[in-house]
This record gives sequence, structure tokens and C-alpha cells, in this order.
Amino acid sequence: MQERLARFESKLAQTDVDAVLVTGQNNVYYLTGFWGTEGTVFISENRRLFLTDSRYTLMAKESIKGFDIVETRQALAEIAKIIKDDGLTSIGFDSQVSYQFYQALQTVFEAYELKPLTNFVEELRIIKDASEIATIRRACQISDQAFLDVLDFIKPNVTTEMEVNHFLDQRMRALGAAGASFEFIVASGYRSAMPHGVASNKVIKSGESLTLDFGCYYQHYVSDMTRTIHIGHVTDEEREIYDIVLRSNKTLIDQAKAGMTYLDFDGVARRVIDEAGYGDNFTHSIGHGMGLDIHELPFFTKTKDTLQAGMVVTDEPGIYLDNKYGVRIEDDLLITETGCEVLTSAPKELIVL
Ligand SMILES: [Mn+2]
Repeated sequence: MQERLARFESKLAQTDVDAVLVTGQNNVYYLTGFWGTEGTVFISENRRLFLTDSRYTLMAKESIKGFDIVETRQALAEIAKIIKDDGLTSIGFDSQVSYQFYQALQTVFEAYELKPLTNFVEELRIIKDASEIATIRRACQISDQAFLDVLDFIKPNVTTEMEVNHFLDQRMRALGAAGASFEFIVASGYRSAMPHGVASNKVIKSGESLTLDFGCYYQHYVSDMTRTIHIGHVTDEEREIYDIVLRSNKTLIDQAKAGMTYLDFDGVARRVIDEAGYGDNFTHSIGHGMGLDIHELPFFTKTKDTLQAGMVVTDEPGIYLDNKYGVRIEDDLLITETGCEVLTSAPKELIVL
């Protein structure tokens, strides 16, 4: 945590604001280790303030190190009072706050220049430290185990997508997860052609494919994985499509490493699908960063920004054939100097139940 604060403060020194106000729950957690719905962080060159109300004071005093802890129900007004004589002129704030909150800022800090900052803390979060990696690794292990277990749970022509959804959710909780990290995609047969087909009451039938895109929260960090399986039997075309997607996923695993551009990270996987003639059926980006949020930096826009060691990103190529079916395979990768470590290890060879 002290290392994160040091990085925050050196970034603050390079930014043209005198202080930064941090309000998002995940960003507050990242800097303080405090998890609660009411927590505000204010950091200037000379101050580190953490403000919360009486429900959380005791917890904050026990868990937060290196901050002055202030109990208040009016965090902004309290900050203004405390910094009155500090000689600050500009305050940075998260550009994604609500308009209502921005109006409150304008009222309370009318004597200061307010500057919206985009992704100030998120850019620090992009490189995971050892404890974050260990936590994400455990979240991935929980998903891996739930996938193995759901294979025994599915009864063709009987089980519904929603039942599979609930099984995965409960199984991961039983294994130590706090809950689902997003609304799962459980899409069978023609519904699997929808990249984001959330679970319905449809029965999973013999002869269909089934895409499961799911993950959990474990100690506030996420896992995010996708497997596509087949039920009953698999056609030659389905097998071919599966092999192309798997080859795309694995080719990227073989080549991903620190220094690769975002453009290439997407391109390496996409080329495999393009060359097989299904480029138009791979309709989304190759992946995204993940950590405290299910989707966070980096996003693989077509830029020359480069991967760095310590990033955790998804590798999730897919092919979707409208009104027929779709295949997606998603792993979570830890980028290293020499390559990448695959954090999700559930089987990927074609499974036919
Ligand atoms: Mn994903």
C-alpha cells in the first residue's frame, strides 16, 4: 500500500494540480485498503486525508495506515475547512463523477480551480503488484474448479441456462468467492451466436453448443473466463470453428509479452481468424484489462501503446455465426517480461458432453 501511495504521489508531482480528490470505491480501496460505501481520499503534497462517517470510523482506524482519518458526514466541506490555509490553488477530481457531485464540488471548492482527471488512479492500477496477482490467481482457480463441476451438473434436454448460471454462482461462493463478478453469459444453441447472451430459461438441448462466460469476485478482485462446449454431438463445421478459435487464443498466449503493442496484441489473435476466413464473424476486441473492475485499463485500442509486465488482461477470441451458434474461448493472462502466464487453467480441448 505504501508503494502505491508513493507512485500516486510521484504522479501527483508530475500533474499540474496541487491535490487530488479520490471518490470511487475501487480507487479508494486501492490506495487505502478500506472497503466501504462511504470513503473519500484527499491527497496533496503535505496531506493524506481519509474521510468517512461514524459507521466506518473504527474499521478505518484499524485498517488504514499513513492517513489522517476524519469522521464526518460532510466530507467535502470538511476537506475545505482542513486545507483552508494550505495555499493550494487547484484540485483534481475524477472526470467520471456525477453532474450532481460536480455541482457540489463547485460550491464547496469555489475558491479553487477544479480540474477533471481521467483515469488518474486507474493508470496506476494497470500494473498489478504481487498481492494483487496472488488474489486474481485465486479468483481464477475458483472459476476453473466451478467449470469442471458444472460439466457434471448439466443434463442435456433438462437443465436450463438459468440453472447453469445459478450453479456456477453458488459453486464459486462455496469455494470462497464473494459473488459473481458480472452478469454471466450462458448461451446455448442459436443463442450462443450472441456474444453477450445472458442466461435465459431456455433448456440446453442435445446437439447444441453452450458458451459459458463467467467469473467471480475474490477479495475484491475478479476472474473472467469463457469456455464453449458441445452437447451430445458436434458437427464437422462446429469442430472446425472451435479449432480456429482455440488456435487464435493459443497463438496469442505463445506471443504475448511485455513490449508488444496493443495493436499487435489484438492483431496476432485476429489474424488467425481472418486467415481462416471468419474475420467478419469476430465482432469484438480481443480483450481487456481486469483487476478490481471486470473491465479496466488496458483496453486494446489500435494504438502503439505497449504491454507491460504486471498487466492482467483477457485473451478472448470468438466466432459468431448468426442464427446458428458461436464459439468463444477466454483466458486471463499475466504479462511478464519474457511472455505471459495463463491464470485460468480449465481445459480447452473440445468437450462434448
Ligand atoms: Mn472478458
